[in-house]
Amino acid sequence: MRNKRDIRLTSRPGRAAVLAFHLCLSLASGRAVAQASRPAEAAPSPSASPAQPIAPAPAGPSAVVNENHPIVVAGVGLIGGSKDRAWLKLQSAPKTFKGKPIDPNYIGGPIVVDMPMVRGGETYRLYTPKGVVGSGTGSKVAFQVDGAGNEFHRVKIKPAAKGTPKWLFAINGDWDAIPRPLKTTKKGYAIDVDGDGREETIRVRTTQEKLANAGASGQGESDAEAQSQNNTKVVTFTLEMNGKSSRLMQLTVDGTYTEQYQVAAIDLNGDGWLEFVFTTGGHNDSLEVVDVARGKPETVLSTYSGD
Ligand SMILES: [Ca+2]
Ligand SMILES: [Ca+2]
Repeated sequence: MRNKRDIRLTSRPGRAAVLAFHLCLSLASGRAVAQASRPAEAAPSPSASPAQPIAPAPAGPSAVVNENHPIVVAGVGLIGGSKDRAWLKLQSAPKTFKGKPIDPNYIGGPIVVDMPMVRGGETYRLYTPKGVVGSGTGSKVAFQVDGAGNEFHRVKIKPAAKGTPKWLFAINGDWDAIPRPLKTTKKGYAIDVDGDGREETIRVRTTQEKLANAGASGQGESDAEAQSQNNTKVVTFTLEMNGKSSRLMQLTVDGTYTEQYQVAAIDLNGDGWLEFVFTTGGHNDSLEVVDVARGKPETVLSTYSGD
């Protein structure tokens, strides 16, 4: 069984080129491994003020909103959704092909599937990390499973975003998903997570991983593995909020199997709290959405593709 945290598994080509996608917004997803969902009622911590009213973002009066608010990420694809602010896992989303449920052992595709989370025709707002950059209409889901068991849920959105944004989120919802920017600071990042007017700090700490066999030429160990062990760094993200610190995420970056990572802060479920989205790219790709609205960081949606 694969462990999505184990990022030294494969020699598949990196996804950097996919992340740097261009005008055509063809979106595919890795296997969804949503780990937890939370109740429909968002529960801000008692010490925080309620989130500020959300400013409207342009989408137009004719916007088609699905109550399951699908979320599509460029280079990754459909990652899940939310209903009444509760997270909806892609993994557990039912889907059918020609009226019949998809065989759990299905390999192949792409096939256009029917699923409640994405019916086709939804209006998406398109965001870079700085804010909304446009809107478009999404297709149904083209579903594909490769030989390594990676599931892909492609959603095409037209018109595509202009330019070559490094990051793009497409959300079917009527809220402004990036009401406050993620700022880079000496410590790491700063952002007002809950909208109470006070910025929180995200401290970033990078350490060289100490491995027992680092630098040694282990038996049966490939050159790439030995090299990656020597270059491996562990990056830890800690949220400082309301006088307490909590670990948001820890990423292992070895420069070979995981070449780079990205961090974004975006309100994917419309509750006024910003989630943190961490992605890694390289031979394997992963994405994790961390929600802090319940007082402690919780990974609510995630995807992985590799082999
Ligand atoms: Ca705050
Ligand atoms: Ca949120």
